[in-house]
Amino acid sequence: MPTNTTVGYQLAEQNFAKAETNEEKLQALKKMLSEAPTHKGGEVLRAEIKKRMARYKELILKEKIQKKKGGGKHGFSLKKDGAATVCFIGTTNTGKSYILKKLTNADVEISESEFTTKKPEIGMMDYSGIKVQVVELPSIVENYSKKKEGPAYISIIKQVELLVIFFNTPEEKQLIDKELIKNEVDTRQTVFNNEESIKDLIWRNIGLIKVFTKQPGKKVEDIAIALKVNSNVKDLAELVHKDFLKKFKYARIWGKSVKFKGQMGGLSHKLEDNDIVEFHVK
Ligand SMILES: Nc1nc2c(ncn2[C@@H]2O[C@H](COP(=O)(O)OP(=O)(O)O)[C@@H](O)[C@H]2O)c(=O)[nH]1
Ligand SMILES: [Mg+2]
Repeated sequence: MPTNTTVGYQLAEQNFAKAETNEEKLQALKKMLSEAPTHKGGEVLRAEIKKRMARYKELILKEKIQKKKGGGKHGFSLKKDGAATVCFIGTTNTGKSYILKKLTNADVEISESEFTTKKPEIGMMDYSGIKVQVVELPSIVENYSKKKEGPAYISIIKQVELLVIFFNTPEEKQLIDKELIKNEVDTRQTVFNNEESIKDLIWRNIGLIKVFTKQPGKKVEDIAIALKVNSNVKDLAELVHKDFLKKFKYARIWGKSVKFKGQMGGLSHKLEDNDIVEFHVK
């Protein structure tokens, strides 16, 4: 500590040492700066304080960004993204991380040892151009909701559109079921099996259909549009373009929802998975 500082400065310095949060540190540094000697001899000290202030400002900014993303030290909260969110839950060593990485390229650790995944891992899967968010939660154990962050994980389980359940033995499945029932989870769920591709399994159960659009005389768009099951031509038109609804004349439809290819349909025509829709406007 420089000897030629005031009592006020020394108190501010003590407050800095005691400060716990970055914000408190920054406030203490501000006070130190205001109490630092203004004469030539104090220049080095003042420059040093300013440098430390800049560092804490940066840390505070990072914390704010982290909080927005849903992280931070006050528990994990999910920022939903994509057309829907799927949650991988299950007992340990059942391949949740392995599948998440394969599906989404998420940077997750896969390991033979138990309980490798310590926090939710998030990735984005692509299904015909539709983005589906996938979240892996730390493995289910007895009294899951009582563990650290347990309530936050249960809240995620309740927010997502689909749970994919992973387990190795029937006993493990029973444990998962018990934990879900205990926490009054009624989210739609399906069981991971190695028979069907995980992407198809997810899509079949997620409660969405995908529809492709095309313009008259052009070829079908590569990227599908996700709609809720039971959506109609009007729902699609609203999603694609505001003007389509205003200027709508009729649609031509190919796929499961029509009897013959290119059949004409109105706004109330119900669509099915993989339909192709061509809008005709005024
Ligand atoms: N080849 C292969 N290995 C798997 C599969 N599922 C799990 N594993 C292996 O099982 C171990 C545990 O996998 P991990 O994804 O970390 O399990 P988690 O605890 O459910 O996330 C790792 O050694 C994986 O390589 C799978 O479908 N194929
Ligand atoms: Mg894992």
